[in-house]
Amino acid sequence: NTKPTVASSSSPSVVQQTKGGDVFDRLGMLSQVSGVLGCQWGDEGKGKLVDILAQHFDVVARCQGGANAGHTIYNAEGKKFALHLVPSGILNEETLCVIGNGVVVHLPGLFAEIDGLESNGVSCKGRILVSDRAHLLFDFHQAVDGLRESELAKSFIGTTKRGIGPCYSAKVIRNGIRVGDLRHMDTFPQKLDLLLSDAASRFKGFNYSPDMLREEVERYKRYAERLEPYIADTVHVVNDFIGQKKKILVEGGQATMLDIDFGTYPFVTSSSPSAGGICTGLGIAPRVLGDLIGVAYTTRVGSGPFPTEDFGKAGDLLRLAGKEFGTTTGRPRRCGWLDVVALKYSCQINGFSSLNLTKLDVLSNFSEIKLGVSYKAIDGTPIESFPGDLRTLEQLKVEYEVLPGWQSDISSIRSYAELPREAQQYVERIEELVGVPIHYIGVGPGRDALILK
Ligand code: 2SA
Ligand code: GDP
Ligand code: MG
Repeated sequence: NTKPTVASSSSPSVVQQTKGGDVFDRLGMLSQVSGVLGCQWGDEGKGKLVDILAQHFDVVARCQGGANAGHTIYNAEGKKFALHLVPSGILNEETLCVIGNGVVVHLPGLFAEIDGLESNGVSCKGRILVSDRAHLLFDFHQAVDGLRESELAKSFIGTTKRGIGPCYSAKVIRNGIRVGDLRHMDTFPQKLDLLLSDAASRFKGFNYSPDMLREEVERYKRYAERLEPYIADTVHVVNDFIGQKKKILVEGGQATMLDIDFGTYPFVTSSSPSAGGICTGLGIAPRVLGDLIGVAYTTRVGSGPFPTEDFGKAGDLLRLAGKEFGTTTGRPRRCGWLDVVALKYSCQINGFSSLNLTKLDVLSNFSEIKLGVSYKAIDGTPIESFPGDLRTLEQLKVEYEVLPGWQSDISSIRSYAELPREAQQYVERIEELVGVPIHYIGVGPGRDALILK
């Protein structure tokens, strides 16, 4: 049993090595408990920022979602990793990774991810803790996710089919199976039988037999053994670390506009990717939360309203330049302009201390860049705040500001002063409209492609 201990966060930084000690100090000044959350519809580039910041934190923790998340990050040698359940701190060997109680855990997926990391030279041994309170997501949840989507026909949500909705449904209706239940394999078959029978009675297309149950139970006996060294009371562990003044970074999955409460319901995920999810998904008190960084860039994958979506040439260009294909499913992402109305709403809900504007380099080829700054209802009346009503959202008209582009390659620029004036104007106009400082600017997918402002 190799229960992890936490090393202190004094490892040399890639950022420091490439850009000087000043940068290292600034990133190191973030609060003891900080978070990185998505501002819009996901895939803003949260993983990249978490990977960079991990060097300044002792622990990186996931608090919600599951393997629907896809975080693409690159190590110091430029090798690409796509993470789904394992927190994006894993490439920094000093960092302990925590999968909190709010996460839904698909064990075959988690072990495949760990095996993939290990075979690429990333040691996971003793570096990952999984909450005993986290819910187990089974293969059958994924099958049910697919069946539900088929049933919805044209009004399908466009889920990742990773079983997220069905697993959280079981949690909320209170017949879910948790990681800690793997320690009581005597009652496990009965609990699983209940869930599988339930799915079989609900969906005609769901085949269930006693053999299936037997096989699944045998499989989970093996998983239970393999998972044992990873299982922990993470509520206790994380709060203990807080008491010891260790630094904790929370990594959000999905984003605020996909939040079960605040997103474009029902075209949302089934968890709380906004600030509240940090407390419920890790068992930490709101008053310990410090800096929360919102990551901003607007794309969407799956169905649902996307007011600033561009269906023309610009949308295609944004997809091409940004290589916008889902990290989990490979689906092409819908592309458009930064939605400032949604961004303001997201800042209001999360209370971000600063923003990370990503993919500024993707805008380099445009002679004009649009910002969606306000909404009007179909009858022309101004809409004051982000609407909760789906029909209003589907019918509204966006009003844009058009800013001049810079039309030059900015991907190797590393200081704000060296950005073209038009790029600075774009950044500063967003700050002005949103009222939250932009402290981080992404100019490429690589670890060092970050400008601090
Ligand atoms: P689900 O699977 O039940 O959570 O789907 C519900 C909605 O939430 C959206 N969703 C996402 N949107 C963007 N990125 C996500 N992760 C992957 C990535 C997506 C992929 O990082 O690229 O690979 O397709 C993610 N996860 C969930 C989803 O599209 C539905 O709209
Ligand atoms: P996440 O889910 O928010 O972590 O984002 P994903 O990793 O799913 O998707 C973001 C994509 O954009 C990934 O392919 C990243 O490598 C890439 N990316 C992140 N930041 C930047 C940036 O500043 N510029 C460019 N061009 N790509 C970026
Ligand atoms: Mg993603």
